[in-house]
Amino acid sequence: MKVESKVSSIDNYTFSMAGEVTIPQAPPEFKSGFIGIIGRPNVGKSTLMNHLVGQKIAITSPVAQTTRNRLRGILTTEKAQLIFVDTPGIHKPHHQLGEVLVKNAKIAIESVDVVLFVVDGTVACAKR
Ligand SMILES: Nc1nc2c(ncn2[C@@H]2O[C@H](COP(=O)(O)OP(=O)(O)OP(=O)(O)O)[C@@H](O)[C@H]2O)c(=O)[nH]1
Ligand SMILES: [Mg+2]
Repeated sequence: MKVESKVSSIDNYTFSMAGEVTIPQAPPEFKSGFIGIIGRPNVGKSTLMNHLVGQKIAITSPVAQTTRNRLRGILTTEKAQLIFVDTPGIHKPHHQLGEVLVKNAKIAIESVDVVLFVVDGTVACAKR
């Protein structure tokens, strides 16, 4: 693999004369980060991530607990790369599956740079 520091004008990729595999160089000021999409079950987290990324990556369904693991959707713009992490809904688990789902969501909270907390605006706030 050949690594070049010179940035070409074509999509910010570097190219070697021999056509070897090269490493893309981010332009100055380019930002990237992980965004955890967190919230209660069935509030539209996966729908939001699909919309933000512009393609259907995560399954969406009216049935709660559809998302079982952490799914990543990547949006790349000229100035930034946003890695969205869709997560299972956080709830009080009543069985082992629920415990695993909540655990997966909590892992995401600890591993992302910023949390995007999603709520269903049509539902009144719970007292606790
Ligand atoms: N009316 C309305 N329905 C929505 C909206 N966003 C999502 N939905 C619907 O709400 C349901 C749940 O959406 P999902 O995106 O699967 O929700 P989720 O939070 O990922 O659900 P879990 O993965 O089970 O926690 C689906 O039937 C969606 O079509 C919205 O903004 N408005
Ligand atoms: Mg989901």
